[in-house]
Amino acid sequence: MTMDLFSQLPAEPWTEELSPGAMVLHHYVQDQVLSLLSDVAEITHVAPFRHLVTPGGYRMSVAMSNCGSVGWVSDKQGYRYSSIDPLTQKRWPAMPDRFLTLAILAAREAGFTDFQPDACLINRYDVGAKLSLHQDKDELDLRQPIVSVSLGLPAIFQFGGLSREAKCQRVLLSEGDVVVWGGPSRLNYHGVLPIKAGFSPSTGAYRVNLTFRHTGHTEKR
Ligand code: MD3
Ligand code: FE
Repeated sequence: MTMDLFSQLPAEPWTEELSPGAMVLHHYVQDQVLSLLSDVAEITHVAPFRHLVTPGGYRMSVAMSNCGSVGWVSDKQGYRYSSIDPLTQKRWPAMPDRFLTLAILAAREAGFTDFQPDACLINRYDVGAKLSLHQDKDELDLRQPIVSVSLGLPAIFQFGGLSREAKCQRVLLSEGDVVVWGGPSRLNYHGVLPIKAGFSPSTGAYRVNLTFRHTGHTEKR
């Protein structure tokens, strides 16, 4: 029997620039996967995953929660950031230090030295769940990037241009990959193709994605 020597070693990190301002940090998260997921479990014990309804009345296949001073919510009234979780009527759980540090270090790695995330949207995909092509434009300061962290099952990510019609690149995002989206790519259309069946040692049958944002909607109190 031949021993698989490589499976014992951490994967080599490498960076890929998809377009100006959009950097994939492949294998950026190495040892922290399980602690990040246990933070997610603590957060979603307080602010459970739920399937939001779009303004058009469709139930999203992705289940969502948030931590930080505001959270992204959607209902028939529209999309917005809110400091109160509409499900619990309480404030969202605080952003764990581990989340904050990871997001700030990743942004710095991509050249954004002043990233101040005030919200983390937590997306949970089960097999078949998808996110249609959209832009993230509910944030007030578009000079700040968005940082995304992929955990669990892999996804094929679609990365388009500034118009819905622009041709999309397809990028495989695996557990531990971090993407920093900023500068000229900040308003690019993007989406996630339906998650394929599989098994992840860390999550089982789910993909979990963390997106860190500086929304600018944080209220002083
Ligand atoms: C490209 N989430 O929550 S993160 C979202 O994998 C969202 O769950 C996806 O899109 C996910 O809004 C993709 C990657 C992402 C986030 C923001 C972007 C890509 C982006 C903003 C501009 C361009
Ligand atoms: Fe998005």
